[in-house]
Amino acid sequence: PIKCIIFLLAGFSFFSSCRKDLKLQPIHIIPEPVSVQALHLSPFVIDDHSIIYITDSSMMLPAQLLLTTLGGGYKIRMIDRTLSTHSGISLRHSTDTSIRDQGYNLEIHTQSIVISAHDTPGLWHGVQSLRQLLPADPAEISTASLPSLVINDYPRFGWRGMHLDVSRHFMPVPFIKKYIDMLSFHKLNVFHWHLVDGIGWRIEIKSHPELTEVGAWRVVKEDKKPWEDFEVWRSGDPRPKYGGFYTQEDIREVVAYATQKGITVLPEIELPGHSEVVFECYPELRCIDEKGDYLPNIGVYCANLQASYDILEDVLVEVMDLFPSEYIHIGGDEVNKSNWTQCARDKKLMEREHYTPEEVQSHFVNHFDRFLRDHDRKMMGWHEILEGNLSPSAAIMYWGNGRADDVDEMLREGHESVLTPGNIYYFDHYQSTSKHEPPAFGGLSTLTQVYEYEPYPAAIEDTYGNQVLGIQANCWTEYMDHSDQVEYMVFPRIAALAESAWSPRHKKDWSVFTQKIPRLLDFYNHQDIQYAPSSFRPLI
Ligand code: TNX
Repeated sequence: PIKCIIFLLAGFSFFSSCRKDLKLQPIHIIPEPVSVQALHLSPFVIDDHSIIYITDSSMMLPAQLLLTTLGGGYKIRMIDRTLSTHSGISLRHSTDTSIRDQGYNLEIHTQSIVISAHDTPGLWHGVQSLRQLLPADPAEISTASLPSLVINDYPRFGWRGMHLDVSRHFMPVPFIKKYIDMLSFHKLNVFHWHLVDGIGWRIEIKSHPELTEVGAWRVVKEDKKPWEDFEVWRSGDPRPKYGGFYTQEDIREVVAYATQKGITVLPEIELPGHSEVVFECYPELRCIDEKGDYLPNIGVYCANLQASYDILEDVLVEVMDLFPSEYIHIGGDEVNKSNWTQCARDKKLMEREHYTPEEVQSHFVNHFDRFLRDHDRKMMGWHEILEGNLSPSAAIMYWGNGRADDVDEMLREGHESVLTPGNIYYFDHYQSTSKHEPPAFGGLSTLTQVYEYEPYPAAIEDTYGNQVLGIQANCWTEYMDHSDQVEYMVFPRIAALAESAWSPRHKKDWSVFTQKIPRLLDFYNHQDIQYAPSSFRPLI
């Protein structure tokens, strides 16, 4: 019997040494979790016919992502929530009070993996972390093993945004979905869809079809800078046209896709400026001089014309129907107020109310703040809407250079804030000083700068609590005429943004982040992301 036992032990140790060849993955998760504790047990070995257990259908989608990631013969099985531990992988709704909103616990033991959360976003976040513990190469997954550990994790900010300008250059729906997948991969939760700007209207509005019939197409002109080129293409024009728009069906599809992943889609409809294209569609909305002739089209709505409010209300009604987001973004940036001081109608308003041009802007913007509140939504706008006399109920997206005093002032006035500092979180800026960079808007915002930037001083975060919604990066596409170029500008800087948005302040560590980069790039490669290798140039 002794020989027999020795034989069995030898066989077992041969077998387990084969299993030890399995590659143990490093614990490289971006954004860095709140806490990771190693358990020093034998690793969990991926077995290609294991089971993913869920207890209700709300868990189906995160479970499916896991299933697709794991490949092989994995199956999802619905079980009774009262059943306790299983071998295999389980997603659980937890009532454990130590788990925060959108947070999760991930426990990996030798025989089991359990992801628990209060809410579906939390489960997604747990699945994303687990996914990052697996090999990036799907071919290696079936031979992977995972280190035993406990992760407790939750986000620093409730608003972790990434923006995309689809007005300057239209981006097709499949790319928008890929973008949303990548937001989810980085645990970002707001997709800010900049649907309207001076040179292109990208959202179908049933009550005003001209907005896309005319406003979505422009003439291609090689000799113009992209943002100067807002000559609209009209049917019958023999010149080549460029552009596109999203039908309401497309929008519903994108919103449903994002919502399932716990991502809010924030729509932006620009007013009262950046709207040249609207006045190409409806010339009668333009500002007029004393003789009744149109003033030059500088893309600003007349503030003393009922039709301006009517069309925008019609648009916002359809927007609210399409987007469940609590916030609706109304733009409000860079309004050229000279229209109002020259327009015969607006001059009357200014005289009657003794308004400064800034107060005309507030008059216009506050109308939509009330309108959106009457519809149980909240208005958000770029920080220029603070000029004049803005209602404190308006939330501010601040794109100034992140001066603590400015941020403090708007919070003191009672506004909620999202910081998108224009010198750092503008991903249309160059990411290296290499002369081989493709043309960009200007400025320099390196991966290191994005990483090291600290958005809110601790005192501000402590003082203003929930008014501090979070942070976001913006991707303006004047110089990005293809989705590959968007990817080049956004990745990997989005990963640096994600650590500031998610990880606790004290967990941000550039040297740790750089160690995690090779693996991140592996994921980007397998997800076919055209990231910018030049982003690492300052490191080399
Ligand atoms: C300013 S930031 C803009 C955009 C431009 C961007 C280029 C903001 C609200 N407005 O219209 O695309 O700069 O960086």
